[in-house]
Amino acid sequence: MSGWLIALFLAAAVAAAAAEAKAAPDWDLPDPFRMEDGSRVASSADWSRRRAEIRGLLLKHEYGASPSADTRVTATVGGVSYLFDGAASQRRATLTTGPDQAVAMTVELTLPTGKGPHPVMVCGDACWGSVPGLQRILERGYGVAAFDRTEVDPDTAERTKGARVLYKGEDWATISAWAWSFSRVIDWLITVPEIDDRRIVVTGHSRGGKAALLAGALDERVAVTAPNNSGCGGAAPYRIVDKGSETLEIITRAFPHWFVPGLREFKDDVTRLPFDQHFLLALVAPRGLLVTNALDDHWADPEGTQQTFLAAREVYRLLDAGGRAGITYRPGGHGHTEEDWATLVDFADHLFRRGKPERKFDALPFNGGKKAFRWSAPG
Ligand code: GTR
Repeated sequence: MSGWLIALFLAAAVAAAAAEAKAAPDWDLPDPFRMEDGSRVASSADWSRRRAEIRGLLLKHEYGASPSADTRVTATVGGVSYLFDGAASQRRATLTTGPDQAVAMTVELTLPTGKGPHPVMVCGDACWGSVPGLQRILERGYGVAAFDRTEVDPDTAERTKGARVLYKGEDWATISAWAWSFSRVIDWLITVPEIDDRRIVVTGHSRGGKAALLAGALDERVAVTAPNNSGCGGAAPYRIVDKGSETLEIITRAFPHWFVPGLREFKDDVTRLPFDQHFLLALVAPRGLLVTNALDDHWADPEGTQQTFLAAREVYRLLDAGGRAGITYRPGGHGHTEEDWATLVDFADHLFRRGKPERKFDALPFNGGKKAFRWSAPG
């Protein structure tokens, strides 16, 4: 080859590399297998060490750690009433916990009257109304424990009441307090004989989905974690943002109390974050994970969520649990619909081997299903 041709090739190669380097920050999610000491996870045996690092990163930079002291739960359970022609029983429990048992929350537990123990879906969104299609969920053999997470933290920027006031000197933020409230409900549920304590599902919508996701990520008693339309600060990435989606800058300005103040330091350059939300999804592995999305819910970044899901699925692959991570997209906008709940029941049936799976849980409607990151699971 002549000298000038070689020079031309070299120039083209340098230009291509430069273009790639420029595009990289937008199109790469951090490698969850890269340990803090620079080495890379080599096998599933290394994962628990890396998992502990990831947990630490997320609590430090994003949510704040919830207190582990004074978490004893006392339950006062009311009388039973019957619903749906006797097909379900319902009771209300008042749980108290925290310093001087001063944190109080009400849980409405509805169970099928058939033979148990029953799997149970735990949802903290009672502040937004009742579960749509409750009767259908019970008919499928699932109990529902509904509570109002805002009893534990009122969702206001001023820290004036709730668990974050009662526990003094802790740096946890609202989403962390809500996640903690799921765990206190579970503390009680596992003492209820009609409940199958190995089949606990946590779910929630939007900000409640962020909370359910963190709860399932941290509490290993949870068998299935199902954030619905959880978006920014939930299952959606900070780095890859769909047109019209919520950004780190917007969310930390509008809802400063949801996160530790330090998260906002990354507002001008999210590529400096030492994690992205696939790290949070990966904490759930190898337990069940179902990420439900709505195609027109652009604020919650359905396209970016496909990428965090694909990235977290690499961790599931490492742990030989690929089939336990699912993602679905329905038409329509932001909401926790009866259809979303039915999808979750189908997924739980599939994981709990209650009947044949009739559907798939790996919808990848964007980008031809292609990954927007360059690394993959070791091995
Ligand atoms: C929005 C917020 C989202 C989402 C939503 C909701 O205003 O920007 O992150 O949490 O509220 O909870 O419905």
